[in-house]
Amino acid sequence: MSRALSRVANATVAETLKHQAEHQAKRPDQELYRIGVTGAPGAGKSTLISRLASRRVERGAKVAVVAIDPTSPVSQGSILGDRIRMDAVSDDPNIFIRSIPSRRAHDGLADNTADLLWAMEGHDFDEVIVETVGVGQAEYSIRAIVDTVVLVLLPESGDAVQAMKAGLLEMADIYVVNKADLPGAELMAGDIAATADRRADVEGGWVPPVLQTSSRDADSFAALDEAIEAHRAWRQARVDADQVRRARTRYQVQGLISRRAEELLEAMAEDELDRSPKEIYQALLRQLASAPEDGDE
Ligand SMILES: Nc1nc2c(ncn2[C@@H]2O[C@H](COP(=O)(O)OP(=O)(O)OP(=O)(O)O)[C@@H](O)[C@H]2O)c(=O)[nH]1
Ligand SMILES: [Mg+2]
Repeated sequence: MSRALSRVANATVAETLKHQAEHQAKRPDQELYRIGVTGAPGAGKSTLISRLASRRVERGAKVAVVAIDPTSPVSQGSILGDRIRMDAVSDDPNIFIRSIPSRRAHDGLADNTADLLWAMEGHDFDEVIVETVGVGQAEYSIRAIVDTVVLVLLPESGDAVQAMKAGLLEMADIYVVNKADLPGAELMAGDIAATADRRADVEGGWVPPVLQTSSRDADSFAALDEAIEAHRAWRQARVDADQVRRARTRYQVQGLISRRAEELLEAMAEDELDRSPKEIYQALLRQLASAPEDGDE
């Protein structure tokens, strides 16, 4: 899995397509169960994931964790701190952990997250926990590619207000007020629960639970683990797997095309950009039509 991820992490579109063509036949019938954990920087996502991963392993699952790290736009360097913060579980043979520097896409998620998840299939794991830094749009995008979305919020951070404004409280399956050892957690959980309850009719019965967790209280993660199981069972009964698969494929292909368009635009000579947008657009379409796997990289 590590090799597959390395291959896809920095791959061009052509290389990604080549990898996918080679592995398409080996795709398992049963996809990994995908748990997305998102929230503001420093919300405690990595800490929470390490606790959660241990619980999932206790259930008998083989768990992969992939943290999509924000790449600093200034340094282009990625802050690869997650490894360290997950030290508690990094020796467990049933947990695979990998940090991947993200290249930001228009939707805030790394532009190749869908391809990375695709590459994680077929390696004898049961589920994957994906850590992404929420920047608003990212939460909506993660919705498209994972099964269960866990939104991690901080007490007294104004996170809840911000999230409500952005409509983010509409998209998570499970809300976690983390660092509940800090003041304000109870109050905040109440506010969110009031909003979450209103969703019940719209969402066809799933009332998103609002949990409080703290790294200082090991038991607090049991409720999160159970909430994930409950959501998984709910989904299995309610959600059309074919429809989900098609929506994911659509998102993935959309990403491949926009990345390819970006590659081509970047490679375009300066003077070609002196043409009208329409001419450039048409030239780009012609180039897109010649498949990138034909060796024009
Ligand atoms: N008080 C308190 N601190 C916590 C808790 N969980 C994590 N922290 C601390 O919060 C800081 C950030 O934790 P991380 O788990 O790295 O948070 P993160 O959301 O993964 O951070 P990024 O990946 O950088 O966005 C660390 O210093 C943790 O020790 C908690 O439950 N209570
Ligand atoms: Mg982290």
